Amino acid sequence: MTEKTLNYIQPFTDEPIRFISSEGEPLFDFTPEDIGLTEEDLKTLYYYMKLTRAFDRKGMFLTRSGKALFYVEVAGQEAATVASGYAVPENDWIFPAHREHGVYLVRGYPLVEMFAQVMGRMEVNKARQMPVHWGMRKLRIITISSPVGNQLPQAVGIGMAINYLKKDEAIIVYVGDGGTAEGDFHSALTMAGVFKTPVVFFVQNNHWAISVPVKRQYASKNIAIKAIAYGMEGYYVDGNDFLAVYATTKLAFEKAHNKEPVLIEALTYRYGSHSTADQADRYRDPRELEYWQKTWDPIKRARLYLQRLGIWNEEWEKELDEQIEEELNKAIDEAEKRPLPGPETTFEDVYAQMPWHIKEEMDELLRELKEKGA
Ligand SMILES: Cc1ncc(C[n+]2csc(CCOP(=O)(O)OP(=O)(O)O)c2C)c(N)n1
Ligand SMILES: [Mg+2]
Repeated sequence: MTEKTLNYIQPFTDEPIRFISSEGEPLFDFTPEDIGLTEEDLKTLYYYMKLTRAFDRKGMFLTRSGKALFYVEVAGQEAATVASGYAVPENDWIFPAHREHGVYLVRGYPLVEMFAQVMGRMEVNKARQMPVHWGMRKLRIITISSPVGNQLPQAVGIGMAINYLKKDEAIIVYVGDGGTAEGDFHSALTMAGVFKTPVVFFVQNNHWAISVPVKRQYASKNIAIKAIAYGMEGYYVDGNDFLAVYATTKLAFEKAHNKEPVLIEALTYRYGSHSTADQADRYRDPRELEYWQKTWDPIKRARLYLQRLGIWNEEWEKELDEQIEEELNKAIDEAEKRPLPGPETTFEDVYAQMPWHIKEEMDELLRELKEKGA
């Protein structure tokens, strides 16, 4: 990154760090190359943001058609997830919270695997995780833990191991605004500051933790400022600005590799309900949603920026839409062909060798199911 861009990314600002306006206008004199992005990178980021939004629609569709039992939407948070994920070096580690779908996609997590997990297919841990709790060893993405904030001290522990083993690796750990009000946040940041672990803490502040608004999560002026107390830098970023998110995360990784933990707060907004087990219109003013969708939509802003650069047109948009639709449908079809876990799997894997009484229960159930023709 150039000196000029680095100077623009300052910790502890009162206003969020922003590269482009709501209309995709550059807010200072920079080129994509200044933050290490080519035109191809910009188009790739745009594609992944669109893919993330379209993935969500399919995920919701699968629950509505009874093919999945649960889903968590990420719509509205495409820039925060895709652009931060794009800035993670290949060999580094990712600890997601539960609303980081764009990170998985941009990291190359196969669509088929994602849908197979959502639809509870056998090969994915015998469907023993809730839908949307993805993880993949070879991509260095740690499986989501459902308890909010759990991943924070875990990530710092891995950071301590990296230091102990003297490896040149770093970690990004995601958390929501609600998660920052958990004790785990405090423990993790304390340890990270004291032991100088190579960790980037990335807070997606989407204004809500299910039905609890951010004003019930913190009394400070923002979350980023809390970093001061832990001896690290805190960056307050417009999470719906893909360039600001990318550049700040990239800078944070440089610092993390230098054993300086960093806190990033990305300001964004959740369009949908918390999950399919929630109904946001029961507690949220629809005007708030409308404001975010109309003014700050991350995909619209990226499109307007690409348009200014002359690398976007309607024809390409249409091609992308068609390509994405085809990719997603193909992946769903393939995932659906995979086997569901049989009832016997409920009894497996507790003991190395199944004891007689469990075997008896299992046989009884299987016999009953057979008799009922289930
Ligand atoms: C320890 C714990 N408490 C409560 C829950 C139920 N729960 C799941 S997600 C969530 C809200 C999280 O909000 P936030 O951290 O802002 O993330 P967001 O869902 O907005 O992405 C809650 C309360 C849980 N899973 N774990
Ligand atoms: Mg939240």
